[in-house]
Amino acid sequence: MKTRPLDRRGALRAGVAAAAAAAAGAVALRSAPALAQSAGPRVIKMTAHRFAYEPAEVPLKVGEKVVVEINSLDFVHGMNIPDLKTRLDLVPGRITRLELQPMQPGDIEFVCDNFCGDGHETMHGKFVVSA
Ligand SMILES: [Cu+2]
Repeated sequence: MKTRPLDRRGALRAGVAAAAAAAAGAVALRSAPALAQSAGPRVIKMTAHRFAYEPAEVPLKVGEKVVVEINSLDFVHGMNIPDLKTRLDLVPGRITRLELQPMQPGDIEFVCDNFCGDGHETMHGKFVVSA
């Protein structure tokens, strides 16, 4: 049986999901390169600025593959996602991409982990995964 590129990516995702499963439920995760325009994952645009992510709550569906495109407006904010054991630097002027495919319902919280000022502690949000 021939292995198509999609199959290989699926296998990679399954491996990463297994590694993350202990923490918060199985969630597939990897950095996303440029993606084809058609038939690709749903794209969710997010903005980061002092001291919030917008939207701060992002609804997701179990099994749905999405790419979160994050644009920072004013600072190299961080996006730390403890449940996924990953973090990103959100560099202004650049779109930072995060591909997700949650496999269990529940909340996946994220926080800014680059100190960005007096409201830094309030800068957080979550992906809300529903079945
Ligand atoms: Cu911040």
